[in-house]
Amino acid sequence: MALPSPRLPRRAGRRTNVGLLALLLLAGGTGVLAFAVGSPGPARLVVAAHGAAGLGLLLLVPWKAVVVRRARRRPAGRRGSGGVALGVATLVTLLTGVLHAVGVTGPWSWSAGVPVLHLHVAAGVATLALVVVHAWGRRQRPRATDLDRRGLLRAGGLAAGAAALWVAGEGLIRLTGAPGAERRATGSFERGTDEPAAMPVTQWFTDTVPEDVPATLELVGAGRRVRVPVADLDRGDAVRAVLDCTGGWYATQDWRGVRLDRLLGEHLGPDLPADGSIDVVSVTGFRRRLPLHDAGRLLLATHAAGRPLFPGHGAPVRLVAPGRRGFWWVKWVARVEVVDAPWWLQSPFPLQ
Ligand code: HEM
Ligand SMILES: Nc1nc2c(c(=O)[nH]1)N[C@H]1C(S)=C(S)[C@@H](COP(=O)(O)O)O[C@H]1N2
Ligand SMILES: [Mo]
Repeated sequence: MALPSPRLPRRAGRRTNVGLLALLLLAGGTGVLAFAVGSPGPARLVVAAHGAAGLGLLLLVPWKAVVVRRARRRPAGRRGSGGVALGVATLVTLLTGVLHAVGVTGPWSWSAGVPVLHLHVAAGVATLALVVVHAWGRRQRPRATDLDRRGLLRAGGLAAGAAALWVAGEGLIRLTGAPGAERRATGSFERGTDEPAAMPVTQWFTDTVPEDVPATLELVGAGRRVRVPVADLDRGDAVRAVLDCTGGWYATQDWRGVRLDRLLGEHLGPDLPADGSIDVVSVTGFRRRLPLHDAGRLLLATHAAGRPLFPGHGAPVRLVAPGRRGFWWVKWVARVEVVDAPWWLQSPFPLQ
């Protein structure tokens, strides 16, 4: 039987597919990681790798087109399924990712309720689910030649091409002065810095702004349980920190309240477990667990930009966790509890 093209031996299809799978898995992994990192240095690396892996898929489109054409010639019974859905999901993921990076605003932007980034994440998760199904029925055994000189050269060429594409895209965004030129290392856009009234009110998932908030904060640990009036929490401890939401926006504010190490020391005494954790629990049930040794960098804030917090932003008291993404910044804090369990023994992202 004739091959479709003398320049495309059978193995070329396999290599293309392995390349696509590797890029998709890399994009998925770095995408999730991009949601977890908060500090600019690591975020820049992760986000760059993410963009390059995603854009690199485009380099393999001409080869994949040949693979697809060849597969369509096979009798129907021997054809796989799910390829079209996977192709569409991948294109939607790429398009929404690029729209977000460029900073295109429109009916799909966050200001209308659904950030383009949410569409991107939804399409990305769908793509990853589809690629697992798609590739499972077409499993390939690794071959010795995958790691030979030519195989490595090809992989290196793909990586270099992907990186070049990302650099070119980023350069274009800057040259044209597109809104995306202003985004933070995490990819987030500035909204409401020094102006809490202009800062979006966002919930992680299904949480809602509570109607009743407690007038006291419960502190638990070292065998004690005390209630502190929230009116006593404004001690003038201040920090300027960036709230960076995974929804794609960030705001820098002057936060004021009380440092957590100070508050815990005063009310629970000095006998706290050195390697313990702190559960910060909202009146809504939303919660995060943080390492106790971070307490000196954490603030329970009652004020932003010199004014009491707005109800949507966590009044009367919220956590300020500099260097961490927004989902750590628990709003409407009702209880802070020192526990022995390690902080990493929790879902990496809130489940509520
Ligand atoms: C197969 C899955 C995915 C692909 C192919 C993909 C691809 C892309 C592409 C091409 C961009 C634009 C990069 C640029 O132009 O600089 C992008 C941006 C982004 N993606 Fe994904 N993505 C995927 C999944 C995800 C997931 C699961 C998440 C988060 C959980 C995510 C988070 C982000 C973020 C935060 C940005 C903005 C980065 C920036 O502004 O440069 N992605 N993605
Ligand atoms: N109780 C509670 N706190 C929460 C959330 C939530 O859903 N419930 N969302 C978090 C997320 S994802 C972000 S980005 C910030 C948003 O804070 P803001 O609404 O003040 O802008 O709050 C965090 N604290
Ligand atoms: Mo968020």
